Amino acid sequence: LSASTPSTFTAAALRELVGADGVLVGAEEMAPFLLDHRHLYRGRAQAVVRPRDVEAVSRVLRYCHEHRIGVVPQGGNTSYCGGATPDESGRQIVLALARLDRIRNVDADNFSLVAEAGCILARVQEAAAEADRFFPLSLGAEGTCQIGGNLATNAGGLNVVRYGMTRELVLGVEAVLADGSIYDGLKSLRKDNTGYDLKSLLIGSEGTLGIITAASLKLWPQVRAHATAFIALTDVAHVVALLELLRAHGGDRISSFELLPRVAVELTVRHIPGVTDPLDAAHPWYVLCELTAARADEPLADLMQGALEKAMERGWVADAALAANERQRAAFWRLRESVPEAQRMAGPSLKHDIAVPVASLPGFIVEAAALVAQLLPDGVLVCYGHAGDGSLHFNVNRIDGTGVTAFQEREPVLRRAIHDLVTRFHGSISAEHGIGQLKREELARYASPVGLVAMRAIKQALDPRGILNPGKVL
Ligand code: FAD
Ligand code: 2HG
Ligand code: ZN
Repeated sequence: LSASTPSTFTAAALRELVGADGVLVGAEEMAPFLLDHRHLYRGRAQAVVRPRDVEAVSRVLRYCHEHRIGVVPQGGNTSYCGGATPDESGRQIVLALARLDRIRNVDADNFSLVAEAGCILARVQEAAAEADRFFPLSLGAEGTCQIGGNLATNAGGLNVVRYGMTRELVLGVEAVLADGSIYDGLKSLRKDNTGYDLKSLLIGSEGTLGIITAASLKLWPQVRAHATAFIALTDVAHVVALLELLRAHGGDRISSFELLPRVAVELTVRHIPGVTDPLDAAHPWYVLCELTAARADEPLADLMQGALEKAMERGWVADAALAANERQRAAFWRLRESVPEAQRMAGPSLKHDIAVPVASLPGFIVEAAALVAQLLPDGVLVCYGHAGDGSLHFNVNRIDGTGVTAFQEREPVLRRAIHDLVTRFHGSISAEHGIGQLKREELARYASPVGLVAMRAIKQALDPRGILNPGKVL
């Protein structure tokens, strides 16, 4: 490159704005930022920019706005839909938020904390625990993903049945808008009806409306008691009735209700060191359910056992293991959280991140499984996930490593069939992972036309030059 090419010019200008160590341009140092987690997309970029504070983010945005340079925000780069990967033009920059990593404040009395966008989710959980509080967002990527990425995708995860999605855990947001202006919405209020709810708009916007630089998060009393059961269903048809029964016994103490098929147990036992089958015999479907409480003396095990005994009498449950200690509880969770990794090790998979009304889950699974059998008979259905929220990872794996190309060529046909079915069930084609670049066409096809017009108008109003995460979502 000569000194006058846009890349070198931009890199030099950006160094002025964020410091010399905040701008990467070498192919090797940029490489990890240019490849998405699933290795579906490899982009190019003029530079990777790593600001340390909100003022530096503001300066970068102002520069990019003026020069019409596309900005791709990136947190932990665990997106499942290519949301944090630049395009192949080489003209965009990646804005990596990792160095905005301070917990600015923990207010135990107000049950809130303020974390900068680059804080790793596990660090936010720890900061809450250090103040004897609980931050409930939890997902398999929590050791890598960042709270800014969680907000930007409105992440779901393992505790939604009790605490809700990320949007419900946020009290306020600080963000930098497309022109570099700083929106200071970092309030820590439970009530605030002063006009449009901008934080809710920024949450889930996948970096297309603003760069989230910090968030004020809700905390709960520390969890001091758990009852965790690995439950074998006689038939997936009983999953909804089991949830109802557990709710009748446990009330709102149910914090997780995860569905797993037999093949998920087989894949994790085969591929993930240390994972074992919690039960003696094989069963077609399982539920991993956890009750939690803030008081150590709550009789959670009794509540769980009472419900499971009734479920067995009714023929819904064939067997169950109740974790007797923290080690067993961790083993159940390790099995569940390793399913994506075991699937990856088994071979390529076609993923559908869908939701239907909870009561429709069994009906949906039966019909969707029939579609897989018809359209992709050599695929192995690995359908699992957050059944308590009606949210399923309806994934189809190629296990033996042969015929992979033919398998992948079938993807569009299967995707259309599954997403049409989801629509017939009044469901969602993106329950929790977002749209990114992977599902843009799907959004255009399945979203409400009126909703799409409104979304485009909002995008135009907040980012008239289209510099924020171009090519994502819309
Ligand atoms: P990235 O991947 O870096 O970015 C995600 C999107 O947000 C991109 O569009 C990016 O441009 C944008 N973005 C990132 N940071 C900012 C910011 N500060 N401001 C504005 N935009 C920004 N998701 C779930 O919902 N539930 C799960 O249970 C779940 N489990 C997972 C398990 C594994 C093993 C993996 C790898 C992923 C999982 N995910 C899950 C997907 C993923 O959405 C989450 O890991 C996480 O929310 C993404 O955070 P991140 O920091 O990695 O964001
Ligand atoms: C999970 O719930 C994640 O484990 C990943 O959302 C799902 O790999 C997947 O499809
Ligand atoms: Zn999930």
